[in-house]
Amino acid sequence: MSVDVVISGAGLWRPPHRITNEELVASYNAWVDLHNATHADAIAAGTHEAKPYSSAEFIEKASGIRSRYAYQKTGTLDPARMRPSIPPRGEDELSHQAEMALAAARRALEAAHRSPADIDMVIVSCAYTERAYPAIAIEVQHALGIEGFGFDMLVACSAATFALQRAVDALKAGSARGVLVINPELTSPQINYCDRDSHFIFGDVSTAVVLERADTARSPHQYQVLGTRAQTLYSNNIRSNFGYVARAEDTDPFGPANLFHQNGRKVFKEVCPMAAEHLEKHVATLGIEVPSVQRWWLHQANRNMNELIIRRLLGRDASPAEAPIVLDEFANTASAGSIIAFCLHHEDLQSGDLGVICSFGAGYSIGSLVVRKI
Ligand code: CO8
Repeated sequence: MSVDVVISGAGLWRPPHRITNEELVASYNAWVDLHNATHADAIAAGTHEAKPYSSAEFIEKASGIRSRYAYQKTGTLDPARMRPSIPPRGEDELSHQAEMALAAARRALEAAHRSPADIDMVIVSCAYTERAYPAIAIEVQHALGIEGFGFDMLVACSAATFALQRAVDALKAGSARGVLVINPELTSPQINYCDRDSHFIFGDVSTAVVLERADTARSPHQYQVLGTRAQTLYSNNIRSNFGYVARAEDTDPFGPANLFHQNGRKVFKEVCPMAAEHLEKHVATLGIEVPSVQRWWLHQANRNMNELIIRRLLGRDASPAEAPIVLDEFANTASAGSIIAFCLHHEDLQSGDLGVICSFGAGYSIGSLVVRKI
């Protein structure tokens, strides 16, 4: 007998600090002045290229981003440091990402009208985890007193949707009866704040989703998962090479090549048509026509990207209600973007309304879930 699975609750945790484009650009430009002064002779001799200024107007126009949240603001805006300063924690203390994960997980459980006793599978899925093991998911499971199992997953920007697919499959197969999928996106330690092309892109956040069998769910807002679709296609256009092998390679584990970098223009051009085609095919396999979908909770990397994808899908612009944009407030939060959009814009849907959660990004990877409000 086929089991119906629902998303029964979602939770969002905003970090305590916020950085506007203006603040970020001011610190970047101060760093440029320092850099260019340090290399003044080489620049004059033509052997070193002067760094150009960044601009808040460019950032908003090119991406739609106006601000981002930061787990720690200290250090990030200091031109002599250009990275967050996060106090280290001992092995007996709760880790940073587990703390972020717990904050969102508790909100998702509350929204689902569930307690940790109803959960037996915890997936922490995001772009980076702060250590290899023990899994952040197991630390979260322990902190919540959940009996069952947990594991971490890394699929860059599609980490959330790919984990939701794992959760749906586990519930349908009967290997879990309640699943927490959590995305503690602590992106700031990997951002190269000295790279004009990417210093503005990312923000920190944490999101969580509770999934369970439809016959046990009791929350006021439930979304039946009608189908899931995951797709990957290898590309070098978005890379983060940081990894444990750097120690044996005698390379700087924190050098620019090991931090996030991308060919943003290429990504934009290649991923938009892929995402539109992916979504069109996904809804079609479920016998659903694109115009009958009321809400598109799309990945939040770039406002212009989302507008292009929606135009390809609908043949027109979407209203803000049809395809909510949250990246003006949050920036790109890796895998959490579409889940933030879902968290903030789902309760107004009516019974029977259809929606699609979709992510796209590094890998390349694209993931989607088609849902119907119960
Ligand atoms: N200020 C002023 N000017 C700038 C700046 C700046 N900050 N940056 C670039 N410019 C200049 C360029 O030099 C260029 O100048 P010129 O025309 O003279 O050469 C001009 O502006 C235009 O540059 P671009 O063509 O690069 O600008 P775009 O319009 O393409 O916008 C974007 C750049 C916003 C990056 C855009 O290309 C984009 O958003 N692309 C999509 C990228 C995307 O979706 N990537 C996914 C990344 S996330 C992911 O997959 C996983 C990440 C995991 C988490 C990572 C955490 C760290």
